[in-house]
Amino acid sequence: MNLFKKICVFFCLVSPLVAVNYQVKNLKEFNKIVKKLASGDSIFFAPGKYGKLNLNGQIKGTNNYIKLISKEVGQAEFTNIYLQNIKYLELDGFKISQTPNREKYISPDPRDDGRKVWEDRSIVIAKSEEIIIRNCIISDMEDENHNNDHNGLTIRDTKFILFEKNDLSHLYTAAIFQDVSNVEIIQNNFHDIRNDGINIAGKSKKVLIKGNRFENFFPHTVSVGSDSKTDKRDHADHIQVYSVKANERAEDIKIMNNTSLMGNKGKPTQSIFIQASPDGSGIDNFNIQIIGNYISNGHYHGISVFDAKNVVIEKNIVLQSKNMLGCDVLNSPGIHIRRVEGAIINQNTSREYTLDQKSYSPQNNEILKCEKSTQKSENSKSVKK
Ligand SMILES: [Ca+2]
Ligand SMILES: [Ca+2]
Repeated sequence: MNLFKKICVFFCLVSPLVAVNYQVKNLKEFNKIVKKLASGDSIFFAPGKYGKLNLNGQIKGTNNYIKLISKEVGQAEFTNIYLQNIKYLELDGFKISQTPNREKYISPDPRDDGRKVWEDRSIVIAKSEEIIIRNCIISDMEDENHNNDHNGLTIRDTKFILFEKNDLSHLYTAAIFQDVSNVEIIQNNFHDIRNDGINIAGKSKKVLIKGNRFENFFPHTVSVGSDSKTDKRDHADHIQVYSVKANERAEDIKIMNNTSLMGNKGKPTQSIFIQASPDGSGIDNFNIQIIGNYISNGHYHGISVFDAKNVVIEKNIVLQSKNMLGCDVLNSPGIHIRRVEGAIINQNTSREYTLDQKSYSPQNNEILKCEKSTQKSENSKSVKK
């Protein structure tokens, strides 16, 4: 082979692997190049407003991510991002922000006013795989009114997801992951949220929720009835795992080293709440680990796990926020386990434990005493059990 042929062969082999960097400053420019993007390519978005990004099948990397990057964090802004049938896509540093348009959005049930769920969410990702979202700011307009907050992120029917170092605020439910697998939700900041922070739903499995911070949630708390049609309360949780339909269960869920705070202006919120759908189907969640979390809040459900098999609750600290007065059990977070088979409850600190079956092996858990009124529970004296 002569030198010319050798060079040709070299470039033919190598050129598809050379990543290309693109620069765009509006959505029209991006749409022009989207079909020629290949694994490893990066597209840098100049500061500006890009409107709605809507991709269905246009990006399909193979073994390396196609990266959409805001040149300056938070300066390239979308109103919505909708992705379907996408593979190997990374979003880095964007702001996703909708303008509030409903001043009287009280009901937590979106069916009540006939709104289309799809239109309501800042980000929707479906039927996709290998998705990274990092360093993004997902936030409605930063007003003090939580009645007009939209939903934030919904990812459904998708696998291999990394969601890390994002900031989510001024939303109704911040992040829903439904029917997902192989998911890592790491070091995100959730604050000024009206309802749930992280909501794991459907048949989700292999989910790691680690090192996230939750603070200052504002659930709407007025209740006008006890049935689901008239109950207008938000059931706000920092982390909720709750399958939606019968015969669905969550599997291999790990919740580690998260910080769950009521905050200095927020309302009491459930911190970690896990339950299989209470439909009498007998389906249990399976393999749940809750380890090393720090909770300081003002609601009974500090860590609650109902309907599950194989549960480990270890080395968590569950305190009553110093902003809560008194020792009412309803405003003092505890560790509550019901209808669980095979639980290890080990080296936790909490004021209250509800352990209603014999198969548990509680060991070395610390029980805090409440010292009434305005005392900080953090300073309460403790006894070992
Ligand atoms: Ca708002
Ligand atoms: Ca909830």
